[in-house]
Amino acid sequence: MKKSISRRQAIGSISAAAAATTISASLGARRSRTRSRTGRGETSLDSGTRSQRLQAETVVDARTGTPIPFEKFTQEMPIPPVKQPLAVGKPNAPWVVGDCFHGVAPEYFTRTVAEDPTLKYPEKYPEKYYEMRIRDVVGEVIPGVQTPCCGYDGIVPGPTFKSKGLEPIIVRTWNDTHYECSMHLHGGHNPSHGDGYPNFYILPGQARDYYYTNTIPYHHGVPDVGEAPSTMWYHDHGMDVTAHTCVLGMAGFHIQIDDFEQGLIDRNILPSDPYDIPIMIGDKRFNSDGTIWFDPLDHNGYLGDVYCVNGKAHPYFRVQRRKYRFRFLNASNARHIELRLSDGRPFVGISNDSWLLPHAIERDSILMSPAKRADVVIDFSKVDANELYLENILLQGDGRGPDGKLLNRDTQIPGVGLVKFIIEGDPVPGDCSVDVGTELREHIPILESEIEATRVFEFHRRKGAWQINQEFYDEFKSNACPRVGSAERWILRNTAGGWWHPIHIHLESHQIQKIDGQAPPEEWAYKSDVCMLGPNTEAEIFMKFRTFTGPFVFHCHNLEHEDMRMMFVFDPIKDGPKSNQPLSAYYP
Ligand SMILES: [Cu+2]
Repeated sequence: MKKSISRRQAIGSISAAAAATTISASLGARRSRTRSRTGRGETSLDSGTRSQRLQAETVVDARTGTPIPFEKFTQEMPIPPVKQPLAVGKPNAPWVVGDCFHGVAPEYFTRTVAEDPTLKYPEKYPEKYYEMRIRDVVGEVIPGVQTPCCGYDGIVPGPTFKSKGLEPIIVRTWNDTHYECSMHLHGGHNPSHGDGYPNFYILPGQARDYYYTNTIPYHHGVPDVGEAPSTMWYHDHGMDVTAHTCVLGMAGFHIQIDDFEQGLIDRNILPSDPYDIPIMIGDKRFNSDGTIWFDPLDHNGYLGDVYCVNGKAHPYFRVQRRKYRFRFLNASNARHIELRLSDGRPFVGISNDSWLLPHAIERDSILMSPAKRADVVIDFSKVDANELYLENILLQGDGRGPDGKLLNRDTQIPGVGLVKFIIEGDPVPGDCSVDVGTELREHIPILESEIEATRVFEFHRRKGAWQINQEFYDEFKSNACPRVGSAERWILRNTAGGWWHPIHIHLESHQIQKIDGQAPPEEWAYKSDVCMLGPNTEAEIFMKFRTFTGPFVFHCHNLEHEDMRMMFVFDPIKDGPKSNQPLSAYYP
């Protein structure tokens, strides 16, 4: 296959551009070093106690900071537009599915379950057809400053896909950028061809038909409705360039609502549109000319000092006095956040990652590594004040991870305001009923008796980069080949000293059994697709491998670690379990 530019050329051009921007950022930072960064309404890093602030400032100044002063909470938080289909139903297909350079998944034509090819996977609704283009765009992230970005459909975040459970969709995605892209639907259960395997590209100028089944796996012959996802997100996953393309803006939401969740909405238990709001949080650093600072030679983890929420720096959002559902996503490359409301009132937590919890739980604060999601309900009718801030209370000085301890934090630390909620009007009558304890989605635990194999994966630093079990990512080798249809126990062990590694496993949810021998906190006790590994931490997880053969990847979601090879391949196959096999398929 002929590629437009070689990988080495691509990396070289990025490095040269980044070297120039790094220097300009450094000069800008020197000019602004005397400026205070601790109050609301100014550019700010994590604030904390006086000594913590000084410590944080020292780290930031050593690594440069955004030299553009601006007033926070002066821009309205946008809600990404909902992506509209071109057509619905096969007779109305706007093009022949698969008739593009990178084609479509073979499963589009078979729709059979890999563990039993005589069985079709569940579908209920006619398929929908979408077309999307990845484009360069100039946008206003900081008020009054023009910033070149890259986005799906040329917007940041990209448009929000809203689909029904068991409604297949095809997204023909064109790449109008010079990056070699690969789009991953994070939290989805989809064939390998369109899952965002880092080397299954959309080359510049070309298109790939992404076939999202929106199906669920079978559990003992019955569709496993516990696996139906809700808050997914899509983002770039291209080999070597993911950290850069994601900082530039290649990310968006995909919200799926199945019949069960629609029932919770119809019975006025959960808030619905327009009180169901996705919130994408990411940190960025800007050069004095408004461009996004990025250093591709930094393999530790990108940290910004400006928080962007749905693409705007520190925005405000007007709300009524009623319950809202917020779908929080930490879309940062390397920054962990802990979300809290400024008056200390707890959230009603209703999900972890893609999946609703069995019942709503109270959460005083929400710790989120990169890529984690958490849906919450906030009841603004109980707030007397007219303002409330969503804050990050977690200090982090470099890509290593949070500075403080995970479970023993001083909650008196003033946080950094991410969003200012402006609360208007009187309490709204007839509000929805969700509260702590409300029953949500059934959870089917994976049983010890179902486990067919145990594998151990150690995450560590070696040879100046990041490895798993002393190996770098190899796109042509399946490190783990579970038997398709089986369950396995995976031990995820962080032996990288003080580094944090949030481990994301594609294809299906995993169930965390233990963290360092203890039961996990309740919000992580059911289904996850990102398992946070703190320093010297070991997690034991159970996972099933159903519906599709691979290859798929699992990797650290600190995107610099991922790009620098902390990524492995798993490939569910008929005659597993095996290890270290050639790939069963390849879809360039
Ligand atoms: Cu990592």
